[in-house]
Amino acid sequence: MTDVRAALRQQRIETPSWAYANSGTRFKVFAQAGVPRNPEEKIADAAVVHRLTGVAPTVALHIPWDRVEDYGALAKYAADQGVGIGAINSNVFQDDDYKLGSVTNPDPGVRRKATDHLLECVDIMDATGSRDLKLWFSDGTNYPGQDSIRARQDRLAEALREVYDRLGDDQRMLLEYKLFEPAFYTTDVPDWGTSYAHCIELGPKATVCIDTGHHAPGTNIEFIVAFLLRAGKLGAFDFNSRFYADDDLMVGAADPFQLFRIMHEIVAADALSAEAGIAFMLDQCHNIEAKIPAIIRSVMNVQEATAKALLIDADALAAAQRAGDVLAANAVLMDAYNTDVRPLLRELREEMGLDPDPIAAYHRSGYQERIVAERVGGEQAGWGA
Ligand code: PSV
Ligand code: MN
Ligand code: MN
Repeated sequence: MTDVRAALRQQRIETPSWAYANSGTRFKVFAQAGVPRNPEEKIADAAVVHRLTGVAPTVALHIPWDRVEDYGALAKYAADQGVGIGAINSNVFQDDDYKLGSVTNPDPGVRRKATDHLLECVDIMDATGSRDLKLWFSDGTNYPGQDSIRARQDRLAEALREVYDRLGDDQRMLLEYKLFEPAFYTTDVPDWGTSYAHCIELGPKATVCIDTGHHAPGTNIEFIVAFLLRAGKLGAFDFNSRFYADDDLMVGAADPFQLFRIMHEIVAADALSAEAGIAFMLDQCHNIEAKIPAIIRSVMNVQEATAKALLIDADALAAAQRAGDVLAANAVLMDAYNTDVRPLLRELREEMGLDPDPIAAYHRSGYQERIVAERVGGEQAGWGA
């Protein structure tokens, strides 16, 4: 029987630098007081989340949103704050040059520029000690006939190969997919199957990143999780939740049951621990809610879903499955899901020397008042202007 408390204590959830900054939709960015003005201040906020939750020891960066002169110094700053640098997220979707695509663009000059950016991200990994390069491409087409679907796959494979070959022994590539948006007719990496096929072609250092918001409504995400786990090709999650499309809402807010089902597959495959090599990251934007409390809430939502998954009686489940007892098997899962795990998590935090209620602790800490007073002219995360 899994040691539930030990597993929860060791859980690791990575927070994204951009979630601390101002964000919005293409309609409006609602600026908030006290948001970070630079990468250091985003890291400082991530460190606060880690100090209060005890399970968020790394922060993902997005380049160029987090561009600095000296990445070694940035990593040192993070270490002094008590956190590490997580995944380096590349950004080949914001320049005018990328109107017709980045690494799949018909223009070789644009492809070169995009690939050079990805290579620069590997340099940043070297400088910061980051293990993971996370790639998401907005590439695709809007109109039938606009470009050759097949040629774009060739161009994608060529760029991925060049970047893959540049990775160090301990570095990995995470290839994220997304059903649609900003391209509407074809997307060059639209689904897990496309990502998986490219990762297989590339080799063992390439794995799939599942962003929970990047699927068609009704998609069974836990099936994808189970499939990729079995194939040894699940590298990471970008957690968030959605009602309609790529909403980037707090993970577990829209569908906590889905998050539980995903974490059940993770627990069942013994893939929760850091050694299993799966990065559990948030990829969210807090457009109307207070940012740091929302990120703490998101971390807690992942913890709650994980605790419930850990409480599943695996022996009883296996016995019911063997016996073909559909109702009993389903009941085992639902019993765990319907357990209130909040008291367990409060106790665990106390054992870890933390406040049992991290959000209340944040509000009491005076940190919010301090950043509101000190930070004038907070940054926009990078998009949605
Ligand atoms: C794209 O929608 C995405 O999920 C990718 O992970 C990007 O890096 C991120 O969002 C930017 O917000
Ligand atoms: Mn994402
Ligand atoms: Mn997204």
